[in-house]
Amino acid sequence: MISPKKLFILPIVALLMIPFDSFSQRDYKLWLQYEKKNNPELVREYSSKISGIVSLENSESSKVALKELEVGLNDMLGKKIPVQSKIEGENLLVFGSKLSLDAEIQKKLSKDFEAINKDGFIIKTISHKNKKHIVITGKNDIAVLYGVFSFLRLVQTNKSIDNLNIVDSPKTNIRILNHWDNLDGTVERGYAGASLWNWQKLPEFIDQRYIDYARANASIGINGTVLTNVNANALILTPLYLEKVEALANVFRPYGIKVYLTARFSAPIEIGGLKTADPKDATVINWWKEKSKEIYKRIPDFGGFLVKANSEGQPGPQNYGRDHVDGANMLADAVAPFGGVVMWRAFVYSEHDASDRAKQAYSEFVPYDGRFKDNVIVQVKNGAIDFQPREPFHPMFGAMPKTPLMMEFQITQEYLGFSTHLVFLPKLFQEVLEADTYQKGKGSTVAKVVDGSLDNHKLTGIAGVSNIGSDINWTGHPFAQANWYGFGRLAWDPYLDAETIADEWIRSTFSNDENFIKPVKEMMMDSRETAVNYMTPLGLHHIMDTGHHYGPGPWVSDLGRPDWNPVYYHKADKNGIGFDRSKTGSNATSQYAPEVAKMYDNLATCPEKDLLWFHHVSWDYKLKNGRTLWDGMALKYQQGVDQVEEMVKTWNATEKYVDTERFKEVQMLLQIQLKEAKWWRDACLLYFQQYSGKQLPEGVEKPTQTLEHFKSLKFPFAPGN
Ligand code: BDP
Repeated sequence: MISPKKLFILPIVALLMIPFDSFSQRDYKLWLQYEKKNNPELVREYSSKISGIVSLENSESSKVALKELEVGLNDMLGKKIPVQSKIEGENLLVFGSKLSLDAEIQKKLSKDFEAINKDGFIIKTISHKNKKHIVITGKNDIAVLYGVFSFLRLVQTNKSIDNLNIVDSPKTNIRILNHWDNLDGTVERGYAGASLWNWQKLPEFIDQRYIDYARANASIGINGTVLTNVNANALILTPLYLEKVEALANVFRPYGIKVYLTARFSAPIEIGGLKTADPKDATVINWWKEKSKEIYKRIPDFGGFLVKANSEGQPGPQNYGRDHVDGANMLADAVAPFGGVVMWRAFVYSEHDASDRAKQAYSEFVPYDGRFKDNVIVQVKNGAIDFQPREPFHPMFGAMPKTPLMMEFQITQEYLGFSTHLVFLPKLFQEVLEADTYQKGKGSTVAKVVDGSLDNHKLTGIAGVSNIGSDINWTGHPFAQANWYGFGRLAWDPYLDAETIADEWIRSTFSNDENFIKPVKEMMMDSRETAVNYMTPLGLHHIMDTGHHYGPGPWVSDLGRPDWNPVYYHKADKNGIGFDRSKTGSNATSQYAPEVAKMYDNLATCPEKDLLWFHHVSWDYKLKNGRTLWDGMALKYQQGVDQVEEMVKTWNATEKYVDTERFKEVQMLLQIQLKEAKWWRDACLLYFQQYSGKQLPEGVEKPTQTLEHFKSLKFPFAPGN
């Protein structure tokens, strides 16, 4: 028999036997791991260039920057680097905003200061009084903070810090997360737990996570956050909540993050006691002015409003016979005196319009071009339907030269496997940003529309629908962190390459070991195409199941509105499959510039990846590889599954480079992804086979379940719904 004393000791011994890192929750630290360098030469090299840290300022933001440098460098180099407030000695790392620098250094950097904008930074090795130092500076302390994070990234990713000469500015001014967080703590389309915002405990209780959230965002240059869902609740604009919003704004301020809110158009009625929310009504106009004044009194740097109006049942100006311009401009006037902006969403599709849903936002908004106030920016989703695994770029980009348009990407994977599937989204984002609108001839890319360079707009921005929640690892899937990271990096510089982003992220999140980086980077880079293959190959779209949008549902045909049903989008019948949006069909192609329209219209030039988006073709249609459409499609589904098998193998071979916890998490998630990739393949092929009437080609695995089985699957309480 074991003595009671032993019974007490045993669990403690057992606990000690578990390797330390199973408790370490490394994934909470995101890409800011600051892993100790195990290469002594490298440590010597870095240490020789950083003999001390000089902090020239004492603002809240510079305290944040100093702490970051201390934690980062001390952890990575494994020793304490002294901190001082004056440039005394040599090989110092000096940071501070322009005005804190001594005149001689300012003069040395004058050209660089001319080259940067408000948020841009300079990291430069200079010689001062015959001594070498590294200076990190910018026009204000937030820009310096960006520089500090960028410098730390160099060390994190084992880059040289010799003779540095980095001059970098963000290309957009609003780099913002859209939280679809509800006041009850749920997150619409959120798959990483509950909302971060604990409204009940705010304003008194400041969760450490708010600070860590701000820090993570600042580290990638994100400078704004919309705290609330676009399907808005007017209560957020009442004093009860504004006090809480103010507390969050105070936490975020030193990190350069402005707070924005969603404005429910009917708020004047719901919380203001007015009879109408008509944007032309004087009492309504006044109500919003007073409300804005009240907000800015609490939060002087409040960013402004994001509005979803007259879309999917949300109230808006059209309820009063007014239009989007009337609504947006009325709100814009209310926030203009305080420097606020209105981000007005273009995600609209009317239930009274039976034509192609993909055409509706363009049809409605393009005639408004040039009519919005200066502080309005129209927020457009990357594609014309709704964040599908693949969509051609939204035709509004390139069609409203007189209106600033901001990009809306979805970081949360509503249509891309929730937080269960590994899909590296910067590939998708890059594909859209690189697309050529031909607005002003070849080279008029979406990126140039978004960064304002094509039409000379000063107000610019990129929004990402957040994938962040209360899960310990923030995003549910360890690799979904890369999508948050990559979004921020692309919002800063829409011309960055997804592969560069993947490389940076892997190094700062996991390891600098090439044996790990190479296969994992490849896996990430292929992962988006993989998901497209097993979900919606060849331009298929919107064939997911209803409501929760989880898994396949190409058979769904009984929803209230035609354009909510997958059958509306794939139009499969005995003759073939696909939505004819060419000039012989809905003519959605005509919304693009002639060069682009021509390319999409013509079967010979339409990229096969977009084929069924633009064309209805027969099951026997010959693909470029000589296969029939049916065979090619079946093989694409199979390829998607095979690619996930490869991902499983790749990951299994990384065990020795990764902490146990993250290794196991990803391993389990990949198994689910594999199971679900097969589910997508089998369900879709069995369903479409009813129309094609053809056998599966050789190489495609036979489904192990019937179509009836797949149709019968139900997912009560799916997250995010
Ligand atoms: C759809 C989502 C829905 C959002 C809507 C939007 O399913 O939850 O409210 O987009 O963007 O994709 O407004």
